[in-house]
Amino acid sequence: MPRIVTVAAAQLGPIQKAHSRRQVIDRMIALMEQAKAQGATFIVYPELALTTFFPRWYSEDRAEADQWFEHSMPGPETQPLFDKAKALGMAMSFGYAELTPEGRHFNSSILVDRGGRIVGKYRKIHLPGHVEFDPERAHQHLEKRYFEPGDLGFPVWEFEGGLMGMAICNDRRWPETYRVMGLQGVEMVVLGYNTPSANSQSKNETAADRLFHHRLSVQAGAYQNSTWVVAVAKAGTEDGHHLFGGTLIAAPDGKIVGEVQHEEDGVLVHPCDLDDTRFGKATIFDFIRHRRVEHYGLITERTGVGAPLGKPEGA
Ligand code: CDV
Repeated sequence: MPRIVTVAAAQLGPIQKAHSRRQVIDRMIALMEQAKAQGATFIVYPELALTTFFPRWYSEDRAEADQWFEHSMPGPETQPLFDKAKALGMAMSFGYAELTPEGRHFNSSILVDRGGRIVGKYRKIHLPGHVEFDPERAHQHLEKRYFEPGDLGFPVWEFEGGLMGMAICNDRRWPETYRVMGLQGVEMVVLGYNTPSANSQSKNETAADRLFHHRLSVQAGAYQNSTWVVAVAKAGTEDGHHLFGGTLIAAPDGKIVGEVQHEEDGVLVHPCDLDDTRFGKATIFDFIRHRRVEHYGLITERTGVGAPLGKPEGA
């Protein structure tokens, strides 16, 4: 018996600074209805799905920046999304800026079951960018200013009949992300992203290069851990800043089974058989038989090799 999770990768087009949460939630609900009509039972939205990608804007005033954060989840503005998901019997995952009751700030994502209950939370661990305004950059990327690194690790959850994990944007470029979940038997990783089509520190990198690195990272993570990966973009031009699209679903053999070709709101629906993860996990990536942990100590003992002279700081 196959174990099918019919997933909808729900790409969002641009969200401008002036757009309200209500406008965005209406768009997310419209995507959910499309996903339902196409047979999906699980919908995945991007990183920081409820607002513009605000870390590109420098603010000295923490209280001003807090306008982009959710103080509770669900809250008054997000409750209609939860209500719709419950009414449609749709599980979901989306990213948002989390402000905890203790005043801590995280770039987070959640898993919500078909009954509208939050059953899992992940807080982004690999935060890219910088803390202070950097005049050398073509654009700012201030995630290290607005968020602290996630403190929940990379758990997996029993969800929709399989083992589900989450990651957020830059996490997808790090093999450790997938491997920690792979070691827990993950069968599907869902992740959202906001990726500028330009590298703020290199004019030589093209949008095509950036898309190549995106696909390379996601496909490698899927293949090397024999897991489905659902990668969902916020795309298009937000207040003059372009984010590439490239929403895709990668199968456990690393192949792309579907990819969105536009930069607007839209769903990519695919029936993912979780049993397709079994072959890779039992053969070439049977970790118990083939891994050699006695040689991997440096991975946790050492963070990096240090910055060679002339290397640009951050990314
Ligand atoms: N939101 C992100 O994490 N963006 C990064 C960019 C800055 C490289 C990414 O990895 O796509």
